[in-house]
Amino acid sequence: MTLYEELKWRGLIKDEAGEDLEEKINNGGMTFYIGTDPTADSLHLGHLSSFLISKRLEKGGHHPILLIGGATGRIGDPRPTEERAMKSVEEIENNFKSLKKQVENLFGFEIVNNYDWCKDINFIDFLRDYGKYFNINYMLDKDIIRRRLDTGITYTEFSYMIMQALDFLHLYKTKNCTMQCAGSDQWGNITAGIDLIRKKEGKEAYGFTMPLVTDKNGKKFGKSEGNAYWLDKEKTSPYEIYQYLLNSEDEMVIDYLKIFTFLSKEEIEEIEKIHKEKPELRQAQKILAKEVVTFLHGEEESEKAKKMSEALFSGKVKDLTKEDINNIFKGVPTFETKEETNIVDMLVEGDIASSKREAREFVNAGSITINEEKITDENYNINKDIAIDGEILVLKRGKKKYFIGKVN
Ligand code: 383
Repeated sequence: MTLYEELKWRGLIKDEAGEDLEEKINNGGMTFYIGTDPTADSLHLGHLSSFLISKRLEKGGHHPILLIGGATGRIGDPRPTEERAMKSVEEIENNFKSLKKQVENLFGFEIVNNYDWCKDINFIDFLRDYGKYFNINYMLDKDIIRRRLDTGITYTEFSYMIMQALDFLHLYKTKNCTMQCAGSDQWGNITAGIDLIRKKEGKEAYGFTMPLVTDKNGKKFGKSEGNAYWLDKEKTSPYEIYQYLLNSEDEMVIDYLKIFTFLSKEEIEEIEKIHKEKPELRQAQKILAKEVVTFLHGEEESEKAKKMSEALFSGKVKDLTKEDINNIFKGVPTFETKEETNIVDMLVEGDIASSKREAREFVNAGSITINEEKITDENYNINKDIAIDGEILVLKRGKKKYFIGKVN
């Protein structure tokens, strides 16, 4: 299987630009880039799939560059829905530093910052040297911009695509970077760069995007209740990521193995066979969780996450120590309570329920367990016997939502 065929098989190619892209990808030897803006201090699972492509291309003999948008982060890539709130320069700089460290650790690639070449371009030069190459009709025709015309878009965000195009041109000229890849939301920005390179340099550049990763209902992968699964283990514990992947839907898990792991076609087909015969073993989900957490956080953390997951699954929470719990549930919401506090009061005070009424509903519906004991009596009062090491409450609301309580 060629590299291009492999990328296709993994479902990593949606839109393509450039003649003979397939041949170019298969031949190796290209310098390419992928970019991200420092909108947060960590990447999340939604970034991972496209970042992993850079590893796959590197293995195929290409040279990756990762761009962190110190300049573009100050502007904000237009979302299809509404204008972004502008972030302070200080926050962007802090995010930049954290992202750089994270990306270096995870991928170890050359990292560039577009602030370096954008900061000294003055407005007059910008309009003369770049603006002149962008026909307004062309810009209005880009999918994201078109979708923003009803809700409105500022001149600032409207200009974003020119900046990203300028980056591609800059990297083309300074590093002979001839290809850009990204998620499908970036198609308009990538083609803007390719067109700029053609117009200014008379040269052909390449690009492709991968489809958005979703669950079976088309919801974005890697988010739950609006919260992202961060790749920084201080923000989302390895256990939480492990558990999220372990819960992957049967219909989707094989796709995820293709997108998120480096297992070969043969290996994945083997797993698929077992998965089809015995989905209840959740073999595919277990392998996915292990592979991804190992890539992100190393084997030790992955092994730990697996143990924690098994302990929680089999109801052996009580066998865990305080340290184990602190480890597994890093990033999980915490609350404090006192002995003899009524369960309903505790749920409200701990932000586990939004009102006493809701708290009672949770209890009566049997959705609350503390250290794997179901609490169904709304008159129940907290006592130290139920706590781990006389102190810790692992509270589960519904099937998956965890909170960690400390009994004072
Ligand atoms: C900035 C300057 C460039 C090239 C790219 C950029 C960033 C780009 C962007 N990317 C997203 C981000 O920053 O906004 N304009 O969060 C996401 N990416 C990757 C992938 C994805 C995209 O970082 O589809 C998901 O993760 O491309 O939304 O010169």
